[in-house]
Amino acid sequence: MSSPNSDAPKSSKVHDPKVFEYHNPAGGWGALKAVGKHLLHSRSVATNARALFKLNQPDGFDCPGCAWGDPEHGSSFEFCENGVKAVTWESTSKRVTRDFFAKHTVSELKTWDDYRLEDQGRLVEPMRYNAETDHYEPVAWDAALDLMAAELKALPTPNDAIFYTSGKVGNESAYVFQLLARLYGTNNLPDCSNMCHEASGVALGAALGTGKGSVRLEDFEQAEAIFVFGQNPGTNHPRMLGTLREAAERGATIVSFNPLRERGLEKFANPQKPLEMLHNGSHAISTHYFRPKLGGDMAVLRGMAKALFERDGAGEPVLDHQFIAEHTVELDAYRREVETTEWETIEAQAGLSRAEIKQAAILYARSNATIICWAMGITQHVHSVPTVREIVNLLLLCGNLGKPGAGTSPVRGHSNVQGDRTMGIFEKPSDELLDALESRYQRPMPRAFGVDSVAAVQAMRDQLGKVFIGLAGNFTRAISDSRVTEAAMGQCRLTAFISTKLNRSHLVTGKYALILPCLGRTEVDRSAAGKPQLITVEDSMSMVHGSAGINRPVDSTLPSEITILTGLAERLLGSDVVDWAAMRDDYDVIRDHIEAVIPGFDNFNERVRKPRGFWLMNPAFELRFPTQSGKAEFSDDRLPEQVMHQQMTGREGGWLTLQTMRSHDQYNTTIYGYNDRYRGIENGRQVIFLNTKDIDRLGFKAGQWVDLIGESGDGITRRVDGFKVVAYATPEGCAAAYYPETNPLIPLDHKGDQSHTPASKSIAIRLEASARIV
Ligand SMILES: Nc1nc2c(c(=O)[nH]1)N[C@H]1C(S)=C(S)[C@@H](COP(=O)(O)OP(=O)(O)OC[C@H]3O[C@@H](n4cnc5c(=O)[nH]c(N)nc54)[C@H](O)[C@@H]3O)O[C@H]1N2
Ligand SMILES: Nc1nc2c(c(=O)[nH]1)N[C@H]1C(S)=C(S)[C@@H](COP(=O)(O)OP(=O)(O)OC[C@H]3O[C@@H](n4cnc5c(=O)[nH]c(N)nc54)[C@H](O)[C@@H]3O)O[C@H]1N2
Ligand SMILES: [Mo]
Repeated sequence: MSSPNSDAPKSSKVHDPKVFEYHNPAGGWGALKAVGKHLLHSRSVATNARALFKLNQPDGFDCPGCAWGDPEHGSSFEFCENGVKAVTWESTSKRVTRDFFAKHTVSELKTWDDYRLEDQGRLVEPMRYNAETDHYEPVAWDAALDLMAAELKALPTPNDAIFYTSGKVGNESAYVFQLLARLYGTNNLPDCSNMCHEASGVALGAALGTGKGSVRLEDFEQAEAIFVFGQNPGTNHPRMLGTLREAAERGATIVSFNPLRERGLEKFANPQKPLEMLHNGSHAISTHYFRPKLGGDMAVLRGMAKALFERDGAGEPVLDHQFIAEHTVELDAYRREVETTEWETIEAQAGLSRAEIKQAAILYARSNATIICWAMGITQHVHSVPTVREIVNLLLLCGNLGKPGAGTSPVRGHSNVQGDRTMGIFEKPSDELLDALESRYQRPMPRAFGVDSVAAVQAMRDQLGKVFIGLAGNFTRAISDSRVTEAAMGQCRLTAFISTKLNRSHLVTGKYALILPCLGRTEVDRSAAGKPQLITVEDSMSMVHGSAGINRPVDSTLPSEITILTGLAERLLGSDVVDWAAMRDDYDVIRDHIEAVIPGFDNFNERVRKPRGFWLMNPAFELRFPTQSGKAEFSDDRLPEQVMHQQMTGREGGWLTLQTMRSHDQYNTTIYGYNDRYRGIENGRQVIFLNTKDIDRLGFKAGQWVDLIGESGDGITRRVDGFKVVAYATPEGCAAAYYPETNPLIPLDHKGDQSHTPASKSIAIRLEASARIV
């Protein structure tokens, strides 16, 4: 096994990554081998093997991996390599006890890397930081919750508190958390969505009146063409590869747009097809693969629209005029904007030729039912909102909405990130939500919008003494500008994290700091009366279903998230307005509250117990558009003057555009290991992927160590040291490296217009030869 075990020297600094050519398809034997390795590493092989058979099954638990949908019919056993990693990582028998914290100071733990911190195992005891000894020390649950309530009560205004949520959290925890925050008096409810698909929500909301994707899993069976923009499903949504492969097998056109050559978008061998595995077979995924430059997608889409308008002008029946007339507004303004955008501008920004873009347009026009999928390669740029609007524009031009096999598919990240928003985790709540909460609880709800993730850091940076409460996640590590963020978090009066595993956020302490361990999704969660509890989640296709853990908890004293949250709520708010204890005793009670407040959850408790749950209707699917005009709206946004890669080309001093992405062995800030199999990297994460021409032009050599230097115009030094140069199939001027190690390079205010998502796929960097020697 190439990843170090927890007794070996730990820091990733000693790693010397090995680079190799990966020739196999995605999936296949490599995936099965990895499954075995991760089962063993968890030290709970039998428990985990049993758990895997309950993954995504009606009587089991929802995969804590990605948010891809589950088939309504078909395979009754669905798991993927990275789902296995997610499960085994949580249900390990390794435990982080008080002895561990007694042995290591927080200052020492800060020198450990993300892998080593989480690999210590599950957190099992509440801990409180003692600044005098620099150790976390055990604290009683009552004392921890009393401290939180007292600190919150002592704040001059509720808006000095920040309530962060990560998208793994189930609907019931999310509902309780937002209710607690709002009854306390603030909409400061940032979440990981702010760093993720925010642009999709903003753009879809404006264009179609609803922020969610319009397609269901069945639509992929009927699509004639599937376009995939800015996504690496081989690693991040492996079950999507199965869906894409079935589509490819029946002859659908699959067109990928990605600056990198991603193996999973090329070929896939399904580990669940025994015959194929025996014959080392595989199937091609993409029929066409375009490699635009970073941030070039809006120009690509605009070029495709331009080609369609040109053909329409020449009398070809490529546009769906009837659909446009019936269901849309603002076509003329859009058409004018497209026609005045020059091909030269489009090509320069896209990094693709006019011929390539026209070819993509023909593929699109030929299909009678097209789905467009996208993820972080689209949403983590400055101009992400207009780019998603352009995706919708293109779909509207050919009537690809509201019919089988067609529509929008923003492929979400965390397994319940979409559900958390549905439950009201949002710093900009709608009046409808606040009105519904007021009418149910007969208390005024805060109306002023709260802070999003970036604004939360700015607030903590600019004002001392805030309280930060994190429900799951690793906020400090996930957000941009790590050094600025850490300094900001350090100014808090209290930081408290409800977590399953130790991570860096716990080590960046406020005046007071708490680690509050809880049950994970794989574990049985019993009420005080012994009744097994059920939680619910919503996937990318708006399917809501139940999830019940089956493993024995790693520690019998571990509370659920809901036990912790309701305990805090009782101390902070009392039980006059909400009977928190009733919620804690039976999550059905929480679901009754949800049913009363959130639209679409009628008979929630009954419907969620049906196999596969139920579908939350999306109006766009029925061609109903709750927009201002009542129709789907074209947008006539202008292309950005210059995207980052164009700005960098003109800049003196060898600047490049960097995208920060996930390796195959990680789940966001959770690092499972040091390999990135499909990209040919072993035993290390400190690598930078570069085009060979850039390597030559800048006078470096593949295999050399370099330091990455970011923008410092605001007087803040941004650099990360010791990355190995890897020659890779990425366009000139476009570099790639892994997140979160590179987050110190992203200035806090480098973020999406309108979405405020850190623009972590277009970061200005330059390279210097490194002093690092391995
Ligand atoms: N195993 C695993 N599964 C996961 C996660 C994980 O970390 N590990 N994370 C979960 C979460 S929260 C999310 S949000 C999703 C993330 O899923 P992805 O969006 O697939 O995640 P990234 O690794 O950020 O990959 C971005 C992809 O977009 C490409 N890209 C980057 N910039 C551009 C661009 O400008 N244009 C185009 N066309 N492509 C570009 C990159 O080359 C890369 O292939 O996955 C979820 N599932
Ligand atoms: N540079 C750069 N930065 C990025 C991104 C990028 O592509 N590039 N991607 C962004 C995206 S898309 C996202 S979604 C964010 C992710 O941001 P987060 O969601 O905040 O981060 P995670 O790494 O998923 O959080 C991992 C931690 O969650 C806790 N945890 C895990 N499971 C549970 C559970 O069931 N309950 C509780 N209470 N705790 C649990 C564990 O303690 C673990 O350490 O990062 C963003 N940051
Ligand atoms: Mo995400």
